[in-house]
Amino acid sequence: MANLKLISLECKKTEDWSGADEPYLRVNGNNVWGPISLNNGQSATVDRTVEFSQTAEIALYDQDVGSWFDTDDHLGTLAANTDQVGQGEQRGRFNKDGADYTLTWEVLA
Ligand SMILES: [Ca+2]
Ligand SMILES: [Ca+2]
Repeated sequence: MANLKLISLECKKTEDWSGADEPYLRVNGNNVWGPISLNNGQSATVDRTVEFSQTAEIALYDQDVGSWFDTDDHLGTLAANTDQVGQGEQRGRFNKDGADYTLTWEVLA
């Protein structure tokens, strides 16, 4: 087992055409943070720690209306794993659907 510490999420470019996105993070299928409101050039402190074994799949979504004609957008998936214990802060990008987000995390024992 290891602990995934989600540190911050930076939004360079939103997915929504007008105004802010409502990003939220899921780890191995569970909602762990958000949705909050983020616009171009803004970043947010996440500060969530999630326990996992082997691999943690971190997915970013933008919440939309949520009905069949406007479901939430999947903006990408990153993987953290137990090999990252002691490696310091890691960074990854979510850039599906024209969005551009950077996540910073750290894996702790
Ligand atoms: Ca959207
Ligand atoms: Ca949205």
